[in-house]
This record gives sequence, C-alpha cells and structure tokens, in this order.
Amino acid sequence: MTIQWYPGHMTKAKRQIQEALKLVDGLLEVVDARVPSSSRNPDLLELTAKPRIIVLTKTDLADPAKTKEWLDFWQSQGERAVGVNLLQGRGVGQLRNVVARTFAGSRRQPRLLVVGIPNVGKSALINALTRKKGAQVGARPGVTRGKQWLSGGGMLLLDSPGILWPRFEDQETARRLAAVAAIRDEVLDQAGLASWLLNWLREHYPQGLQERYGRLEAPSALEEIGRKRGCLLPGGEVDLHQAAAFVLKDFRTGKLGAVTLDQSPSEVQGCKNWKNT
Ligand SMILES: Nc1nc2c(ncn2[C@@H]2O[C@H](COP(=O)(O)OP(=O)(O)OP(=O)(O)O)[C@@H](O)[C@H]2O)c(=O)[nH]1
Ligand SMILES: [Mg+2]
Repeated sequence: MTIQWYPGHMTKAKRQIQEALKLVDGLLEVVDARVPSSSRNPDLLELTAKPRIIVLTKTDLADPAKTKEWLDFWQSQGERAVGVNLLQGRGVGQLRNVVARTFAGSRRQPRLLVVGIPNVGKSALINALTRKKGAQVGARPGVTRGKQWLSGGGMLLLDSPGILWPRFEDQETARRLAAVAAIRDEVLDQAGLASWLLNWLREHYPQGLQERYGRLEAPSALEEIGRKRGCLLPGGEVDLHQAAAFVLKDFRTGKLGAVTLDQSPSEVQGCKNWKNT
C-alpha cells in the first residue's frame, strides 16, 4: 500500500497561500494533536519569517501527556504554541491572549493566515475565534477550497484549503495522516490502513482497544472485529472493507481512547519537521 494524495487544488492553494502571506501580519499553523510532528507541512515551514503561532487542535482525542510534551518542547524552542479542543472551546481564550500579546502595539487588528494540512480544524478554529459560523466545517478532508477572509473577536482571519506535500518521505507518516483522516479515504486501501492501525494500537494503547472490542486473540484483529460486529459478506466471510470503515470511524471519534500516533519530541531523532524551527 503506497499512500499519495496531492490533487490539483493543493498546488493552486499553495500558490494562493504564498501570495496571501504578503498580505498578513502572521500565521496560525494548525496541527492535529494526534500527529503533532507528522501533520506539520514541511513545505509551509519555509514560507515566511512572519510571526507564527502553532495551534494544536483536537486535544480531546490525543494523549494528554504527549500533548503537554509537544507544547513544552515547542515553547522551549522559542515557538508560540497553544493546545485547543474546539468541540468544547478549551484553549481558545488562551490562544486569543497569545495573539493579542504577539501583535500588541500594532495599530490595525491582526490579519492572520490560517494554514495546515486537510481536516485539522482550520475552519472550526476560525469560527471559534470569530465567534461566528462563517467558515464551512466538515469531517472529511478537502472541505475548504478557496481562500476566505473572516472577521470577529478583534482579528481578521484568512481561511485556506488544507494542503499536503507532493511526496511523503516515509509511508509511516502517510499512514498516520490517513488514520486521522487528512487523506481522502477513497484513495486508500482502508483494510490495509485499519490492520496497521490495530496492530499499532495493540502495541501502544491496548486498553482502549480492549474496552471497545473485548479481548482480541485472532492473528487478524480486523477480521476478528468484523466477525464480532457482524460485518459479513453473503457467504459468511468477513467484509474487511466494512470492518475497516468501522474501526477507522471508532478511532477518529475517540472511541478507542485518547491516542497520539507520533512519538514524543524526546523520542524523535533527526526529525525533518522541526530541524529548522
Ligand atoms: N474532536 C474534535 N474535533 C474537532 C476539533 N476541531 C475540529 N474538529 C472536527 O474536525 C473536522 C474538520 O474540521 P474543519 O474545520 O472542517 O477542518 P479544516 O482544517 O478546515 O479542513 P479542510 O478545509 O478540509 O482542510 C470537523 O468534523 C470538526 O468538527 C477538536 O478540537 N476536537
Ligand atoms: Mg476548512
């Protein structure tokens, strides 16, 4: 299974982002807390020297200890970084304060470009900050297509389409991004992805798996779950595609527990994503 997704609209969006950077005072780099290092787009890091705030979204779905480690790590590197849970509005006040501090002294209200990979919550973040529902939000990647200015809460925010990069350096990163739904499911081998995820969870977060599916003993966890859940084809064989969709949905909605797929900063060695931060 090789995962690759770089549709034409992302090339266009990258150009638009480069143009938009000239118009703004800084950027909010939106990163998914379940993949704090894999979801930072190496292409974006090189775009500008303007002030940047890293916003770690979906902290409700991530391992809290790892979230803290990543935030502490970035702060120790001199970055501004805030964690948010946009479903409950947690961390949004703190982010507002960081924005206010960063742009204190500026005569106009800050204009910020919101960037990140698909489906990390860029539009949801804009709605939370502006206290409006101006930006379209959706549980699949590729919802925002054009750029759109939205104002409120004392700032002017520019929403942008999520972009990935043309080639993933390693498929482990690609799989993690696919697991958090940053890559369209239609271009994936979902059964392969779900099997990989289940094996990984068995090793790293077995408790959530057991609570949801009971004890798993068969060599293929995906098949066992499919059988337990009655995802069967007419002949009685397990419908692996249906079972995979089920498992991925459970993972993405937090039913398998709060999980961070990336290692902690202390465990990552020579990571491309932050060597130049
Ligand atoms: N659990 C949880 N879900 C969130 C959070 N923030 C956003 N979401 C959900 O994530 C999904 C994607 O949100 P969007 O705001 O559309 O993401 P986006 O980054 O704008 O996506 P694109 O425009 O497709 O690139 C939606 O289903 C949101 O409800 C969060 O903090 N926690
Ligand atoms: Mg969007």
